[in-house]
Amino acid sequence: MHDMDPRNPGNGGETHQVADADHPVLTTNHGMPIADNQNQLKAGARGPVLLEDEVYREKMNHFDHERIPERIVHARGTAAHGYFECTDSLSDITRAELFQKKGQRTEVFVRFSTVAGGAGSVDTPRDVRGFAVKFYTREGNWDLVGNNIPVFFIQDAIKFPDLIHAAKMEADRGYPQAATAHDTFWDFISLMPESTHMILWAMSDRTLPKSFATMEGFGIHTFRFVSAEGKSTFVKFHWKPKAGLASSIWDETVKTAGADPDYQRRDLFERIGRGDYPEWELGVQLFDEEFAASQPYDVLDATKIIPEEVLPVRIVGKMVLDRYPDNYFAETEQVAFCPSHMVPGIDHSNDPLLQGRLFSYQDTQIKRLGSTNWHQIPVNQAKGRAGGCPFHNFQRDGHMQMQVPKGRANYEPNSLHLAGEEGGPREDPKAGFVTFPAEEQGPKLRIRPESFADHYSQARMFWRSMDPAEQAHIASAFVFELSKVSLEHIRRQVMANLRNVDEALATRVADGLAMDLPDAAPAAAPILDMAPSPALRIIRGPLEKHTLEGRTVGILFADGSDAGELETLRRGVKAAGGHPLLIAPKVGQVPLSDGSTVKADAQLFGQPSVTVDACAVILSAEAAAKLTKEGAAVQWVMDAFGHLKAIGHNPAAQPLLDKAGVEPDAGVVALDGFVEAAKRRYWDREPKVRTLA
Ligand code: HDE
Repeated sequence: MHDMDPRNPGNGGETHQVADADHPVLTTNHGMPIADNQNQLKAGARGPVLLEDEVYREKMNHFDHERIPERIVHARGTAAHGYFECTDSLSDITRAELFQKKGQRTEVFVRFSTVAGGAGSVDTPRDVRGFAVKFYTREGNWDLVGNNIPVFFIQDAIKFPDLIHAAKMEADRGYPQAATAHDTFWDFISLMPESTHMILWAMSDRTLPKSFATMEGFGIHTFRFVSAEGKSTFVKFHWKPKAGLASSIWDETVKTAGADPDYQRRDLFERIGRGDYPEWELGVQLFDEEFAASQPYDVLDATKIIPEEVLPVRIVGKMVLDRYPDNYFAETEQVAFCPSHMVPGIDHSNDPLLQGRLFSYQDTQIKRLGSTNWHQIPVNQAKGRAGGCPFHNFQRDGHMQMQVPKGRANYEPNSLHLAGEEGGPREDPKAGFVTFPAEEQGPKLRIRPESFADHYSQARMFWRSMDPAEQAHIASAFVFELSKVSLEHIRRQVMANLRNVDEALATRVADGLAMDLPDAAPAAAPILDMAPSPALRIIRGPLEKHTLEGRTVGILFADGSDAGELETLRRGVKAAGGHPLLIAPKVGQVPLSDGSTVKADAQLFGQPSVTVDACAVILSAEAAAKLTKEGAAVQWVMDAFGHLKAIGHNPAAQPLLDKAGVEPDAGVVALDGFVEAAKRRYWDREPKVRTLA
């Protein structure tokens, strides 16, 4: 006889965990209780395994199919639940239900993403960020699938597969992952002058957001609002972060990728966990045909913005993200956005990029989620209507149909109700979605309108709108990216385009690459000197915020640190809305000057200063002497200084600062001035710590 005692070492050792009052019985997917989850069924204790073992086969079979295709773009992402609140009624402009009443709330699910890297890449490459919002309105789901940059690389969706092929890892070698600094990307860009405006944004600090909570979002395209009377108003959507705009420094972002590849998703998770709920205002730019016709560009061209100084952004709502998903796969991976998902009162424009997107997303979801029934997955379900099923129609069957429709009515018109049977749903001519009846006529043409021909004026405007520190970052980013381009002629072609943007920019980049400037590329339309738009700045711009709210302050301390100083600083940071993070060479209990101990939140090696927003150093003289010989401590301070962060310190920590090459300036302060100093970066320090183009 075999010993069936589950605790018998020969039967799976000590690993058996048996059901009890707190733990339900483990079952197969078909509900059969499982007696042993440690061993396959075998012919004899040391014999071969048996095919009849359903417990094993079902488990492994399900596991083998756990992955679904990752998104072709925006594969790496994270998401959160929250709500949108209307703060200014737009009932005269749109009949969209969510904008009718001040104070009205609508549930949302928001997914942030990088574009180029695969699902397993890092959070902080130089890349555009996706900013996709699903509004669960009472009249259906509205998906506003935007980015953190208000323009795009191309004007016509037919070029999207080319753009993405060129941007992702090169086809033969399978690298680089999540990086645009390579031949094929710049080859494509160099040959597509329409991408020039976007590429200036891409080389700016906009593609290095410090946190998802500190970036803007944009719907990019021109959309339409339609009022209850059927009047159309053009609209562009803007999300403005309450936490202010904040970006990383290139060197910081590169190091963050190594220190914490999950930096931005962790940040989102932790902000929500702490109650520092990320929040944005929703703004709209509203205009009519007459305004559109008066602008020196086409409002249907997604490579153009309408400067806020020309057409102010009206704030109409706020969005708060206050709940992390319960399950990454079920929600964040399976959420499916479609720009074609509109609700009554919101409609498309003729932007050929938007029009192309209306097809692509629905198509890709069927591939990715495997069935046309993906609208039944909980995170994708419309849930606005109170009670019962939120969608009613005669679409039936298909893979993974989860519903059990009753009766015979799977078509209409039908008259089954006359015989007392269920007749099914009916049209609602009043409340239903009506496409705005725009007049359209013209020959069928595969052509770009002439009004799309100016590829340089807004790129020039963007460059000229930047703060000098931002211009230096942009020029340096071009130098870095082009230095990774191995084919000389591609570099020259990029430079030929840049000459049309601004001679000073072209000269700085050429100088950084030690190359001669080629002739300017021919421009398809006259290049205009548009007025700069200061609203486009991050640094010293309208949304740069000097604050500790939502930000993390790293406090480096060690054995013997002054207990009073530590506590005062910790309280000060908290009182200013910041999040203090105690970092020590050892992560357990650290003995302090007064004999008490305090537990560090993180260990020095695991929490380099790139992961925090401002840095304080509180050390005893002995610890400071010791840490001057500890590379990680020296680097911690050196990076804080190099990344233009505030450094607060007690006098005993000075030797460590000296070793790290910290020079005195407005951001290097004694502890009592630190909380105030920690609210910002010190851009004036930058020329002292690195050579920029
Ligand atoms: Fe997308 N895009 N895109 N895109 N996009 C996708 O849909 C596409 C564009 C954006 O978190 C895909 O579900 C085409 C602009 C975001 O799940 C795909 C074109 C903007 C996300 C697709 C564009 C975006 C996507 C891949 C050119 C900003 C992630 C997986 C016409 C306004 C959504 C998926 C999420 C995802 C197609 C251009 C934003 C293949 C054809 C412009 C935020 O359908």
